[in-house]
Formats: sequence, C-alpha cells, structure tokens
Amino acid sequence: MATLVNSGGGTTSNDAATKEEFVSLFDRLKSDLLSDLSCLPIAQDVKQELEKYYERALTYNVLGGKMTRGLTVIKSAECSLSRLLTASERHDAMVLGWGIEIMQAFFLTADDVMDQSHTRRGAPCWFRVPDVTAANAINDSLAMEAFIYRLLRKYFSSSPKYVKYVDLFLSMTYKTIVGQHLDTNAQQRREGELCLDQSRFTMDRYVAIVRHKTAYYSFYMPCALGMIVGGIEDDAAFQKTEDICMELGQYFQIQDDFLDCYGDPEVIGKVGTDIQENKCSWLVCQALQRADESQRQILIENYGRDDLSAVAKIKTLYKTLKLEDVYAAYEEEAKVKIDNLIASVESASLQSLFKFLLSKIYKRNK
Ligand code: GPP
Ligand code: MG
Ligand code: MG
Ligand code: MG
Repeated sequence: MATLVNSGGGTTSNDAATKEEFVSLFDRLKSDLLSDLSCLPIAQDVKQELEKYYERALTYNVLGGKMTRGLTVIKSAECSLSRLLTASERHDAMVLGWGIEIMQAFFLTADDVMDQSHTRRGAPCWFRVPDVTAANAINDSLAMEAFIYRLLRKYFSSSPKYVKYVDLFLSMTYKTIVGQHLDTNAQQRREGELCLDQSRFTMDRYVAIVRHKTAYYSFYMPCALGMIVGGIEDDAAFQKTEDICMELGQYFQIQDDFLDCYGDPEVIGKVGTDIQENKCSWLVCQALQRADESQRQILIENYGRDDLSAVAKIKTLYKTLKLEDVYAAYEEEAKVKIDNLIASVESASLQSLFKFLLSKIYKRNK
C-alpha cells in the first residue's frame, strides 16, 4: 500500500515503496511480451529459442539504469491530480513508465553502435556482446521499439487515452531521431575522415541537438504522460511543461557531455568516447569560444582522432582553458534559470514535480 508524503505542495507516494512496486512490474510486462511472441505461428523449438533470446535482450538492455524517466511518470500523475493515485491509475502510470524505459533501451542499443561505445551501465554495450553483434543489436533496437506498442495495445487499446499515448510515443521518437541525426552530422567529413569544423560547433546547433536528442524523451515525455494519466487537457499546461523540460533536458545533456570527459567510468557505468568520435559536445563548443589561434590549432589537429595521445592533448587543453570552472559556473546559472521558470508555474503541485526533477540532476556525478 502506498504511503502518503507531502513534498512541498504536492502529495506523492513514498519513493522507495514506489520504486519497489515499479521494479516488480517489469517481470509481468516481460512475460506479457514473451507470451505475445508465443502466439506467433512458429514451430515450438524455434519459438523457445526466440523467447530465450528476447528474455535476455530485454533483461540486459532495459534494466540496470536509474529508472528516473519511468518513475517520473508516476510522480507526474500524482502531481497532476494533487492526490495519491487509485490502483488503476497507478498501474497505468507504471506501464507507461516501463514504456519509456523500453524506449530508452531502443535508443541506447542503437546509440552505442553509432557512437562506437564500449560499456553501458557497467557492462559491455549490447552490440559488443560476442554472440550478439551489431547486426542483432540494430534489430533488437527496432524490437524494443515494437515492444512499446505491443504493451500499449495490450493495456490501453480500449482506453480513450490510447491514441494520446501512442501519439506521444511516436512524436517523441520522431524528435529524438531528428536530434540523433543532428548529433551524428554536426561533424564535418573531409575526404571521408572526420575533422573538426569550428563553424559547425556552435552553441545554437548544440542547443538544437540536445533538446531533440535528449530533452524531449527524457524530461518532457514522462511529465506529459503523467499529465495525461492525471486527466490534464489544457494545452497551455503542456506548453509550460515543455518549456521547463527543455531547460532541464539541456542541463542534463550538458552534464552528460561533461561526465563523458570528467566522470568516473566506475560511477557513470560507461567510458567516454566524445573526443574520439568528434562529437559536438558542450566541452568542445566552450573550448572553441575560448581558444586562441594556437589552441584552436591543437583542437583541429587532435579532436576526433581515435588515438590516446591526441585525446590527452585535448584534455590538457580543456584544463588550460579551465573548463571545469566554466562548467561549475554553468551549473549555478542553469539552476537559477530553472528555479525562476519553476516559480512561474501556477500549480504548486506541478512546481513540486519540476523541483523533484531538478533535485535529481543538480550536481549529479552519474
Ligand atoms: C544521448 O546521447 C542521446 C540518445 C541516447 C538518443 C539516441 C537516439 C537514437 C534515435 C538512437 P549520448 O550519445 O551522449 O548518450 P551516452 O553518453 O549515454 O552514450
Ligand atoms: Mg552515446
Ligand atoms: Mg550519441
Ligand atoms: Mg554522452
């Protein structure tokens, strides 16, 4: 039974108990997906192999994260209604929450191939698992996407909110794909080789990339889903949520870019590849704004090269340019800006949702 907690104007359930209940629902949803597969007209022995494979793929790729996106759906529904949820609303919010967690697996399995990453959540990236390979990882990314809609169909097809849920998952996928395209193509290729093009690594382009590839699905989506569960229909409320979530998501991705270089791989569960992969990261955009001619030359010669000594030269330059201090100042600035935006929200209950999200990420190290 959920316990009631009054958190700064909002009435929300106990976080630890909610998390436990949320985690325990995953096995049920995984069984649903596997039973769904078992309805396909495929010979029994082949089907067993299929189920075994997807059981492993789902467990490996969906679990092991912080689950903030999924849990936020529940929090957002509670804040939207300013009361504890009924058992049925709670179940809906949790299924939708797992929908986002599966969406995250859909994106990450593909992103790791695209970024040539090595580890994720402290384990080898899925495509690096020897009997998986990139061919399976790409199809499994698509499978994760399909699984979202199998679950939405099972649990919501007779609900009047079904179309809203499906539409939100589809439109957030669309925005994220556009963001990922911008991320992959911010870099210039000269004679097939990656090279740093300073005219393309601007803050304007950076903001467009991170809002699309991260902010929509990581921040706006869980809040909006919870608002739909909570029966909110006012477009202005969704617009306000989007405005705040764009700032939160941008701040979150700037932290991700910072941690790619300065985070402890043991803590963040992944080894950074942004410098080698020539990414339009917040750090390189900041470095370009501050570099003199000779420092710019160091960037041009070494950024985007898969070579440890080149990476070390970039990291030394970041130190010389005091990017850690620039980042610390940015964190404070972002907090003030987001605090002010939150203060402009009318509903105290929704304010508490955004305060909760900000508190989850402020000065995070993982
Ligand atoms: C995070 O970027 C962005 C995504 C995971 C979206 C991927 C979208 C697709 C359509 C595949 P990132 O590469 O900085 O994340 P990380 O550091 O976790 O690899
Ligand atoms: Mg990546
Ligand atoms: Mg990426
Ligand atoms: Mg990253």
